[in-house]
Amino acid sequence: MGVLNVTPDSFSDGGRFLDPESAYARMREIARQGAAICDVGAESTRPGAVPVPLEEELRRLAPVFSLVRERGLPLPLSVDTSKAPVAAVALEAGAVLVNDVTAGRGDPALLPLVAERGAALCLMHMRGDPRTMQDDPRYGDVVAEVRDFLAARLEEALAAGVREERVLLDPGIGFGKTLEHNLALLAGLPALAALGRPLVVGVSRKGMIGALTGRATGDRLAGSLAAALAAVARGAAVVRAHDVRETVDALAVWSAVQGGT
Ligand code: HH2
Repeated sequence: MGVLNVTPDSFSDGGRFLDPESAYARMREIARQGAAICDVGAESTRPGAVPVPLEEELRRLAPVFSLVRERGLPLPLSVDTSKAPVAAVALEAGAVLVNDVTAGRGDPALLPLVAERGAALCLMHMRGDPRTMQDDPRYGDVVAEVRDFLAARLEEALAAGVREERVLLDPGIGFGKTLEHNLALLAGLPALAALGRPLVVGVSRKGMIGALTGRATGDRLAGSLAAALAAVARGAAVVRAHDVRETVDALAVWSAVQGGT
């Protein structure tokens, strides 16, 4: 899953794709580089980020999805939003997946919309909200708590009419977690996979890579690849990444060596 942030302030690609033409060009590049899907978002959820009002999120994304309608889908698209009206615009343009970092808690209209449109849904774990989530997060057993949260959100989505085979789950690396919590969750992915749904993992360029390597955001490729491979080795089905070409190559070699395809 290649990342495309149509934002001025995302932690790694903020400001680069605000113009709809450059966003569309980036989608095409992400397709050429071998991603299966491109996750398009217009609200940064980095630690400390302030919420983006609906009108602003639509103002950023609607022209991008207009271009998609006009010129066609360069590859399958996902929309990274917690707001039903934003998801609706993306689904109208042909997006197939709604990636909600609030797991359906942000907008009560989101799960019914996904159900009605028959779209796929990614439910992610987050403790608190981006503004405050990194203020001393604490867990008893982080893997068990994230598993129970995801199980409960999955139930909620099914109750809203979302089809189980369309749901993906994500432990939300860096969303209200210390380095130790993130490492425990990556080690504990098999316990989350036991919920029976494919797992999405996003580690690309995140703070945990910086903490482990001492590298700045733009210099975390090697660390991100190592974390992505470790996640897949423990059962992640989808890797959310900024460096698509390199991640696709790393996964191709890793899976060939594993005897996969
Ligand atoms: N991470 C980010 C955003 N959305 N969605 C899922 N499912 N999983 C993740 O780990 C995840 C996510 C944060 O990364 P990015 O989009 O690059 O940054 P920002 O939130 O600053 O736009």
